[in-house]
Amino acid sequence: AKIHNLGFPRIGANRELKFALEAFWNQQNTKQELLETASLLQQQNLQLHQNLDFAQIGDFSLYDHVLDTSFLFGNVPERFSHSKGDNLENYFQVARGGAQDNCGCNAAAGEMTKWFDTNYHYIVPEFNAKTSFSLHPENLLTQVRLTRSQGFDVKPVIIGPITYLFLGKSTDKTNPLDLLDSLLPQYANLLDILAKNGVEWVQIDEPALVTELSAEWKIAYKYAYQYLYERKVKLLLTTYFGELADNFDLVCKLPVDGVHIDAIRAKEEVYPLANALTHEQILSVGIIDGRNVWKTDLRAALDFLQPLVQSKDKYLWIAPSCSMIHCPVDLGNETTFDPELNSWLAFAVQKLQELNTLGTAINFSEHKVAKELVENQTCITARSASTRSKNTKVRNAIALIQPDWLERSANYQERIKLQKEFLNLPLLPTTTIGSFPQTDEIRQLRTAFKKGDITANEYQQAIKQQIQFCITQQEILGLDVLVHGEAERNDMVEYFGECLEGIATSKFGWVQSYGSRCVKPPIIYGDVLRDKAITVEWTRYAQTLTKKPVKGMLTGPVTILNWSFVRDDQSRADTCKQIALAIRDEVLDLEKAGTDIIQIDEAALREGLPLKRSEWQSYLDWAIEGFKISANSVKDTTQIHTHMCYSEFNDIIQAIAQMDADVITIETSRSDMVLLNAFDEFAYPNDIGPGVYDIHSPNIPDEASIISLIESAAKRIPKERLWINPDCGLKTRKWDEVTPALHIMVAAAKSLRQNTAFA
Ligand code: THG
Ligand code: ZN
Repeated sequence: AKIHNLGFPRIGANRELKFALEAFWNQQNTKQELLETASLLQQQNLQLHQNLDFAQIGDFSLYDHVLDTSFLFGNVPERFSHSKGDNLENYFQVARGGAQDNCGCNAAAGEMTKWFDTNYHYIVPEFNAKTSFSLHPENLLTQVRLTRSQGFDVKPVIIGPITYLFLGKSTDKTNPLDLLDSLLPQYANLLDILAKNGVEWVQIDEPALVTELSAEWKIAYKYAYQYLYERKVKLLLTTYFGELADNFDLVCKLPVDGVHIDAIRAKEEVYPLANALTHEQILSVGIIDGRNVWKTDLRAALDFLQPLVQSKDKYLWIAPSCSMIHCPVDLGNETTFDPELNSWLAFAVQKLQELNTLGTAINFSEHKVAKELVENQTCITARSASTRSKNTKVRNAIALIQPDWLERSANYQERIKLQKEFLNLPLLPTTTIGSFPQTDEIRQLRTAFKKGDITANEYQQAIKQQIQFCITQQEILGLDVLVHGEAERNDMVEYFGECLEGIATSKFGWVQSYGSRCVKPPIIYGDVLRDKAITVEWTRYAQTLTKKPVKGMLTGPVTILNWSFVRDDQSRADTCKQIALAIRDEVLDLEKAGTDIIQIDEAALREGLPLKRSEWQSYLDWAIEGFKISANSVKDTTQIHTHMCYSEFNDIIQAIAQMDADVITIETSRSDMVLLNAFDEFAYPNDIGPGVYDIHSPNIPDEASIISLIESAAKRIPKERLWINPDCGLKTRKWDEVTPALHIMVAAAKSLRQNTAFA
């Protein structure tokens, strides 16, 4: 069997690419320096693939591999066509927004969206009636030549034509599939050129095959692969992230030389696929989890593969389930995991070693890797026997959850009346989403504390000063509901990961989120318990500084779950319930400490939707239940807020209503309140704070446009139920952007309250 990899993290074990990119953008280093860092990383990655049968190329990217594909096929949005600079500058402009043109306008960056159900974000290809394609394979060919010259068999990785069209959006009414006929010749061209450059196999990624495709898209698949049939290279049609399900027969009939299947998420389909393919078609089995951080059970993997080794013989290939860009780079860098937890884990570098071990065991003999197999088995057995991941306290608490915890005692109509009297809020109350700027000063404090340069006490005092500053600013601005500003948090998920039992946080476990931006997802390894209050002291302190209500700020269970690595020995639904209980404890402690408004953010609730619509409802059932467990045990006078990013609520608006939060704040400003249509058509019953300005841009909004947004919102939602707030947290902004923007926001609310025609 051949062993190969589908893709490797490009950010670098120490985020070298991130720092090189940002230094380049800030003009602190040259293009030359950036490219040198990039090629050094590619060289290092290449060395890690020495024992594999192929070195993949095309998985590396300076920003995003989907954007690379757009450039490969010459699909650059029209608004960038006049931008000066060479190809690289052009490329970064599409990724991050354009330089000023001669009328002083900036071309807006390409839109960003999530790559299937991962936490990676790509730049959305844009299509319209004028879209045409042209081939620019120079970068790819350079990689092919360079890698071949070092003695590797090269396997280029490209996104397949149907998935490419599937991922894009049409900026007019053009159906992306109408572009297939002009796109396919470019693919054919590319494949021929690769063949001429000595390439035998191309990995053609078609993850759209694990989604529910309409007839039109299925036909397009047949058409496209018929078109690409019998080029001079062999095609490995690569699927991942789920079962082929309804597309199974389609995949089996496509005239390709091999098929890769995700044996983690589509385990049940591996054998049927082996039977359905012809003997000479390669079956590539993705047996190592590319989306998670657990050590592979190599014994179980070998047992699973053995019959396939017999039946497929040299036509069997072995690989990770998907690209490893969703994994941190190297466990070897971690110093803070205890030895037991450490022995359960494998990051990308370790997963390549696992792949090598499997390859040797299959192609030579298990004896040759006896030591590795024994060591692996010892860890796997120890992990499943460990009491570490099971906590009786948690299990007992779960068993005691009562149905009435999920529902508020009074309905919204009654509650909101009590709350408004109790909190004494004006019409159109103003608030923020929770975070205030993370200044360099705050970051340096945290670093100093983590290094041990300052004591816990000094750190706490310094954070309290930050909170005091933040409260003072909000008082001056005249906001109605204040927040403490979250100076103590690095990240809304990582912070709770650090504070909860059963969750570990890494030191260097960075995973690319988009471009140069990374996150360090916590690792949920055991039953989750909150053994002491997390946010109560900070919130209580903030409340001592003001007579205005201070809103307590928490991250919801679904978001903590969706932005973490999850355990593989328990369902996500069960883990969600445990986190929900932990957050519930925090909510009730906040309430006891005198917090009358508590926000539970579910930024990632919508993101967690399964790839197949038929699985949405069961996800929503447990996700909404998790939120309700965490939120709904409070007194009627306690007001629950929630916040969601990423708009597009139409298809889940009913589920959102079931959460029964008193107030929801959402992102709407960029769409001029169009997104409120969902809340209007469904007659969403509770209070809503549609974001009135876009925090993702440094621009200061003007009062007239905020007023007109609020008036437009008031046409859809009764004004008594409207809140006024920015559209997301202010963490990434600077104070000199935040203060004027909020000042204008508050002025807009006040002016409408005094406007007799409105109020
Ligand atoms: N937290 C977590 N996951 C997320 C988001 C988040 N996933 C989706 C979305 N938000 C992704 N967006 C971002 C935005 C900014 C950054 C990362 C993801 C970011 N990261 C810093 C960086 O790369 O420099 C990390 C710096 C640090 O923590 O020290 O700016 O908000 N969990
Ligand atoms: Zn948000």
